[in-house]
Amino acid sequence: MISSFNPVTGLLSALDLLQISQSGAVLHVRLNRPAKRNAISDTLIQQLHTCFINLPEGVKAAVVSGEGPHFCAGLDLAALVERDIHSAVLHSRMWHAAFDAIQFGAVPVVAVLQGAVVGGGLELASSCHLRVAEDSAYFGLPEGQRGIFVGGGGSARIPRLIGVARMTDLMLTGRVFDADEAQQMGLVNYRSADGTGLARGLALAERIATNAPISNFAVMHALPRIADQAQSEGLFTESLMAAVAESTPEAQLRLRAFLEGRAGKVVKS
Ligand code: 1HE
Repeated sequence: MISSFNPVTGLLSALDLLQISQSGAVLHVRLNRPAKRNAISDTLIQQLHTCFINLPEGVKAAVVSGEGPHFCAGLDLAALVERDIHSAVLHSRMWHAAFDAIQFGAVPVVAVLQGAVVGGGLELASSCHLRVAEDSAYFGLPEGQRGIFVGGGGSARIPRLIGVARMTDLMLTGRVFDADEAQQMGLVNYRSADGTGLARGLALAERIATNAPISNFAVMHALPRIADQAQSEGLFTESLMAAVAESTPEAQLRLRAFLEGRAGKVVKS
């Protein structure tokens, strides 16, 4: 745990497969099942859902990371054996609910990735808004080799990040790719040396937390929907969202601060 982060209290402190801590407006949610390489069991997916629909007061951005050398080994395969068709559909829908709570929740989420980011682990990472990958990170969709299909929203989210053709290749061949290739594909936003990803992710989250909440909301909720709409509907949605954001008191304060020379300029860093 980073020193200025304190463990949360209350409901979220009871989630034993997650280690959740908070520093100011940033929440750090660490998958905490390293003995099983953070494989996602029913309990873990339910705990992620509970966490993201019950964010503590004051949280404006979050980071998801994994304890140990691997971010996440995907679905807990032990739980898959002997599941009937009805419970399989419900199981997949449970994952959808949890990852929707991340993607379409209250705050932007940054994933910090190291080691294996495979199967459902990649689906989890894809439901976050930004991804930081350490050098050790590697990616793959081994579902084909396991005789199954993605069930945690991967078929909807991953092609939106890297395209259907690349997802087809990854699923048909089951090939593993590294952090550099993941960045070239557009899956990874930031690269970081081993051991530095968490600090990078937390710094990004701190910066994101300083944005107006309505702007972050628009990016999380309007942007992906506009991308799914035809251009005419997308432009109309954009106008409505822009008008909502502009008319908030916070926007008025921020605009006035710039005009009166009290806000930062946009300069090269
Ligand atoms: C697991 C899982 C798991 C590890 N389910 N138990 N995901 C996969 O196909 C990936 C499967 N896992 C692996 O390939 C490797 O475990 C790793 C490359 C991730 C890590 O290797 P390593 O050598 O560090 O660890 P390990 O010795 O393989 O695993 C340590 C323990 O974790 C071991 O249990 P133990 O009781 O023998 O100590 C493993 O059995 C256990 N473990 N991964 C269950 N995935 C919504 S649909 C999503 C579909 C998918 O995600 S498919 C992809 C599944």
